[in-house]
Amino acid sequence: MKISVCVPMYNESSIIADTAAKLHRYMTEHFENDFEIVFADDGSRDGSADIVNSLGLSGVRVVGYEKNQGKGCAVRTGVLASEGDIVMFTDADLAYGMDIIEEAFKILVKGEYPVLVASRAKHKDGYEGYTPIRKLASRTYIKVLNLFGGIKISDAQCGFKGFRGDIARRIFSHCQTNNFAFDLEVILIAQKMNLRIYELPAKIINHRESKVNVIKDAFKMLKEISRIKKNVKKVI
Ligand SMILES: Nc1nc2c(ncn2[C@@H]2O[C@H](COP(=O)(O)OP(=O)(O)O)[C@@H](O)[C@H]2O)c(=O)[nH]1
Ligand SMILES: [Mg+2]
Repeated sequence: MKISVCVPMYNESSIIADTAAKLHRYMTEHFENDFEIVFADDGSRDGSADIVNSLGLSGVRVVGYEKNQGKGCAVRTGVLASEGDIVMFTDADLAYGMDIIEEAFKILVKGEYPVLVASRAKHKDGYEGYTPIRKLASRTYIKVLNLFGGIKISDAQCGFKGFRGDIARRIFSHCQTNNFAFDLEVILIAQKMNLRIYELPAKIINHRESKVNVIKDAFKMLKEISRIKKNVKKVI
């Protein structure tokens, strides 16, 4: 039983060596040699890929491309290159910590749920450390997704998700969204495939400044929703 952890990265040179070393240690301790860590380089210009490669860690590899495309494209590239029976993805700053990896693994191996999404809304302290405006924006956005997007889960945007490996690769083979709205596409495809989705309560452990512009990105997202819904209609 092999587990793949995919990490999208874009200009993360200040933290990526630390992240790779920490993840490698955690995975070795919890999964011995039955793991791979796939860093998906989204056209970084700061040598992030070289930094990871130069560490020479076993079970760690870098995939990617030259031109920056967006987080969705990076995650898709990582997941489609993965070989695990269980596949997950998480952010380069390990915002949700690492214990969530084993927690998610235990649930996914049982087989009842082929898809797992972490949810800040389900955790009692899920929004701890958020400024009131970020918290309101995040919650409003979730409501909008439920209403207009047809999303039936509590936190589609959370940066940690896990899957049975074959299911992950099947879902992502239908994805087209390169930007931050890809999470929505993944959930809608999973719903369309009638897959059971487990919601794992999660909390941000490592806060770093978000590059999301609450107002500008919210409008972009609304435009994305209708495009994504059209694409998902064509899936199976
Ligand atoms: N900002 C940004 N992050 C990217 C991009 N491509 C991949 N990523 C990765 O996506 C993850 C989330 O990025 P972050 O800026 O923390 O976004 P946030 O947590 O949604 O505010 C990190 O692992 C990034 O390295 C990109 O084009 N822009
Ligand atoms: Mg972040």
